[in-house]
Amino acid sequence: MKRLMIAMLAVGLAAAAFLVSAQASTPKLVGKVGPDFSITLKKGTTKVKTLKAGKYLFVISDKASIHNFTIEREKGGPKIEKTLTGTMFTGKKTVAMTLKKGTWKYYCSNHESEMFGFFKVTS
Ligand SMILES: [Cu+2]
Repeated sequence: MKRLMIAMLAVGLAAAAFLVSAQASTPKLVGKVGPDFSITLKKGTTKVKTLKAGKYLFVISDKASIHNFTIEREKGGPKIEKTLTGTMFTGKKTVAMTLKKGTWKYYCSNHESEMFGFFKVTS
């Protein structure tokens, strides 16, 4: 009986470890928009400039109800566009997204000419 319980515990721990590693393997990108007219996208403390193609978790802090956080593949393939936080939304939101090869732009669609940044996704 004791042996069975130890075996069950081991299976449970292995499953938990698997879940943790599956989550940890998706890189996190931190986006911020507002409250002033600024927008940033960072990985850790570094501004995102190039990324490998794949799945990412975008953790967006939207600090104003006049801005949104939108991401778009501009070059290198068919246009992909996704609004990660809408204009009315404020607060924090995590969105999973698969980035494909190309040149990407993140911006606020209401103030696109002054609030934007670019990064490259390589295969
Ligand atoms: Cu804006």
